[in-house]
Amino acid sequence: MSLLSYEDFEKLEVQYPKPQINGGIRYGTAGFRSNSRDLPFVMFCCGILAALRSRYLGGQTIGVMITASHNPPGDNGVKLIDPQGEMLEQSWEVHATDMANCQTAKQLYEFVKQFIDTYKLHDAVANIAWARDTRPSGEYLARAVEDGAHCLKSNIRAYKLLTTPQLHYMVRALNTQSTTNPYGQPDEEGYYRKLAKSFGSILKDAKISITVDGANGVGAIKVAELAKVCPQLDLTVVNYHTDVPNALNVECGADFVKVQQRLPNNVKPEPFKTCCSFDGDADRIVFYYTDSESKFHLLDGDKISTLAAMFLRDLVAQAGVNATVGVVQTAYANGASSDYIRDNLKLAVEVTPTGVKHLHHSAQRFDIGVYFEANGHGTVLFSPEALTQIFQYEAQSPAQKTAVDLLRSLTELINQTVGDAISDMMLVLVILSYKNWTLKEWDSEYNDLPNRLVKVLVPDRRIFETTDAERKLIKPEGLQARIDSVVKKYSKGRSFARASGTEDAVRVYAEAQTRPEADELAVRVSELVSDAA
Ligand code: G16
Repeated sequence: MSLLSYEDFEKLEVQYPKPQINGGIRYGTAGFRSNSRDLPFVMFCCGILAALRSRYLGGQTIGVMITASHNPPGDNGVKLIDPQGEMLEQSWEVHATDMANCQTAKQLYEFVKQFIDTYKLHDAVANIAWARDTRPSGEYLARAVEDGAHCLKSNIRAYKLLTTPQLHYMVRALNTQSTTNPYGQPDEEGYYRKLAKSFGSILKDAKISITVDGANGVGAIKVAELAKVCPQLDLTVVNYHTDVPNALNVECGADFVKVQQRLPNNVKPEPFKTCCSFDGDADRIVFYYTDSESKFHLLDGDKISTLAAMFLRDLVAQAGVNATVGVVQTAYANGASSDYIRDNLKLAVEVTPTGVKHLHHSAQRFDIGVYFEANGHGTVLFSPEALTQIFQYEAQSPAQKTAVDLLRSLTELINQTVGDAISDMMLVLVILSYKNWTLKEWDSEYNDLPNRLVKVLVPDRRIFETTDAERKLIKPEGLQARIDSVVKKYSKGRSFARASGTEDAVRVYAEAQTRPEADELAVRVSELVSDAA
């Protein structure tokens, strides 16, 4: 028997109650997110779905990450990970939503049974790997995932506490371990060794100091583990209190720093000190420093993206490798960064809707695709063709050899599955060290337009529908025209509103020539959104 009986399903349904959410729950920007009380049944369904997906893909391991990332401590969520470590294929998101909104155990049982019959998955094997962040609700929700996966008699690998990108790494490593191109050893030690080895081969005897704000989350624990095997890193970790559940992401972390545009708790303004913040599951990173007047300077995902794109463009040219570098951004990218990439770096820029799943796929179309959301979520992807070139290339001069060796090490250092705060931190430190730059010099490459991000709470965010990579609203009717007429009044003004896929809110972004103008524009568009809601 490859599926538990209907009676077993019924018992488990009592154990894992359904969410009481008006209008149901949807697999959004990064999976399901909600207050943890709403999630036991959803997690149970995700365990089943991961098992179905694994069976459908011939037993390849599917990842289940239990996290609500930057959201408040009382929330939780779940993201499913496909075999190469990428986000769940979009066409399966609808199955996730359908299952999580089943009204009865019978309905869910029939759904699963029919799925198995349709795709003839009766005798297939399922392999699941799960991990969670530090949220206390994670332990119980993980049991729901396991019980769901057990309904389809799955093999389960419980990694327990990991960052989100670490689980993405594990999934790819597990699925490639007996191929000719293994991604890495599928355990934590393998992950740290892979990063430390390439970082060490690049930086040799250098010692680089950095202060990391761990958001009181799992990233604080894991980056400290990495430092133990990475002598080039002189690490100071602050906000590492994972034993205080309510401290997660509070007054600290990448989202806080990006939105508030100020230092997190426990980072003192020391002029020109190199600092960065991770988010709650360490898939985002932003950098910052204060100057001699204690003024705060943020280097967000756009700055990371431009730094990486410039460095790789130059490195590819020095190596003599024939590969094009392209950049992918979202509507949140600062207008000055997009101009800089096009006009100064002379590289192509693509814009996609929010969500790394969208950026990742776009970046795969370039030989070397650099993608970052302004919030600090992103990575650099090397296409299989680019990798072949880089590894088969025979350098014609010592300078070319140095460049090719560095490129090779970078393909190992940069997480190829998803944005990874730890790996991104190391990438930035390598680039700064090569260029002999501090954060100040990096920052001076171009000036961000002053900008403001506002969260507007509305009764029903689903009435806000967008088009044009989320830059224009098509619903509620007439609202976009009202926003346009306000934006016109501001020099270099740009603003848009979109419903969040991870929080119950509408996000408003505004930028303009000066700080007061950007702030005022954000307030005026937020008012229009509130009125329309
Ligand atoms: C997730 C997604 C990101 C997205 C962010 C905010 O990040 O992975 O791509 O930018 O949510 O999305 P939204 O504006 O739709 O709420 P994380 O770090 O929370 O997993």
